[in-house]
Amino acid sequence: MKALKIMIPLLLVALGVGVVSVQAAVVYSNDFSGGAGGEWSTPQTATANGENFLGASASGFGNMTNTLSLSSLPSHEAISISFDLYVINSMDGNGPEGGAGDPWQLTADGTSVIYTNFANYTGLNSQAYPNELPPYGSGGSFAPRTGAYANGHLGYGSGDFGDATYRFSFTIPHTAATLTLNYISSQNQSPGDEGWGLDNVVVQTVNYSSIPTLSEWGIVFMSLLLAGSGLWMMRRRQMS
Ligand SMILES: [Ca+2]
Ligand SMILES: [Ca+2]
Ligand SMILES: [Ca+2]
Repeated sequence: MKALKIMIPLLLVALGVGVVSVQAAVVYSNDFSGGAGGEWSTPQTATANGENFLGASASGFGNMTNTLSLSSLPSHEAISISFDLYVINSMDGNGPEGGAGDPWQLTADGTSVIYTNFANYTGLNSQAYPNELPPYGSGGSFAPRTGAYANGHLGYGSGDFGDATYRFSFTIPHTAATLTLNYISSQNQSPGDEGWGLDNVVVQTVNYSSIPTLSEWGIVFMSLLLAGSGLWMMRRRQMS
């Protein structure tokens, strides 16, 4: 039994040492300093406070869907999607200010990645983020700007008509050679009152490998050797 107590942790160490490695390849990256291309359904870019971003104007997009379509992706097991979301002016989260809530969603090939809402406008408002809205989550009543990565980056300040930046990174199982990302705002007021934009959009293909490197094989070998000699010493002690 004592030998087993030594062997099991050593084997766990041997198996756990970096045997899964991750290879990621950037297939799309844009900070929009050079505009946007036809990969976007609405490739409009704007500038606010010196920052270039994807938006119809410095006040952002309104109630609409902007689709990023990628094709000819190299073979992969997962997709990593990173981006900054700018929530601009009086977005109302759950409401009730502005007359209703302002849901926001990202889907990948039709499957929801995040479905929530954000508020800058205080008053009676709250926001669901960092939770998701039903049916993907329980919703929530968090203070406006909860979880924001930055405030006032676009120069609108931190008040009711200010701006907030949310920085996201998602990795989802995916193998198809094409990818369709829908960025969807279901807000109920227009840019100038409330808007949104995107920046620093990076899409990576991801592969996982379970083949250990030479040094990892060495660690596995040494661990097994130590476990074996431990077992041999235990046996010897029990026999003597
Ligand atoms: Ca930018
Ligand atoms: Ca509003
Ligand atoms: Ca609203």
